[in-house]
Amino acid sequence: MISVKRFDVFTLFPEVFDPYLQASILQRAIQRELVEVQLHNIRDWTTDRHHVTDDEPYGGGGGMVMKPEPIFTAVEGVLGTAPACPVILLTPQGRSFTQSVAQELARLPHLAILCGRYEGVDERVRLHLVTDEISIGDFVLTGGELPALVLIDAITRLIPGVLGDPEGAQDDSHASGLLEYPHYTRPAEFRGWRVPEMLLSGDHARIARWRREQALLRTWQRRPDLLANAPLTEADLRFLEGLEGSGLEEG
Ligand code: J9Q
Repeated sequence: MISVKRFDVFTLFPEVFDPYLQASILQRAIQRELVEVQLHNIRDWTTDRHHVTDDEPYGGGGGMVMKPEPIFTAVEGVLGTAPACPVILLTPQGRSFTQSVAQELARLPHLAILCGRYEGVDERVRLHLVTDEISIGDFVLTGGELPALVLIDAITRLIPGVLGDPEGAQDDSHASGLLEYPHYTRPAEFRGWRVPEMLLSGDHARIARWRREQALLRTWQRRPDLLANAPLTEADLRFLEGLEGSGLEEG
């Protein structure tokens, strides 16, 4: 299976990526050459004396807009005039980023990511350069850099070999369409709070059933909207029916 090997990120603040990319799982994936992240400072592609990347909006109204020339010059300078990979713009106006979008993008060998700042980018960038627009949620940030890191993180961990455990990415919250069951580790008693005895029983079938039911219970309590699209067995549906009017609505 082909999966992302390279991200080209276009930003005015490449330095904000370094600490996150140089820690933990992403650092290891980069060191092991499972993934490559190339950071490109849009300012380096300006041709004017003062390296200007933004300007006032036509029509007034305040705020600043990212100029088209440096962005086109940067992307075309790195990828050529007809980029073969998707050019993704992070914007609150994009389609919602979900685990299924992460899975879709993880199959591609190469992605370009454009991080906007200020009030946004000149519309001609969106119309004539960008091929996909993604939002990570309905809130306002100062730029697309954190959303870009969110994409890189969510996609990279899906690349085979990046997580130690080969099933690592299968069991997660959202991969199953449900929220995760509760996790416990040693000690078996902490400040008087016991780990559920079930998990110490060694009865793996019973543990698997308990975990499935906990995942269903949590999802029903916190994100009932997810149940409509989750693949559910007959046993799952019976368990969920038993929850109605059970008094377990919260907690
Ligand atoms: C670039 N708020 O917000 C949510 N997803 C992306 C964004 C975003 C933003 C500002 C600039 C992206």
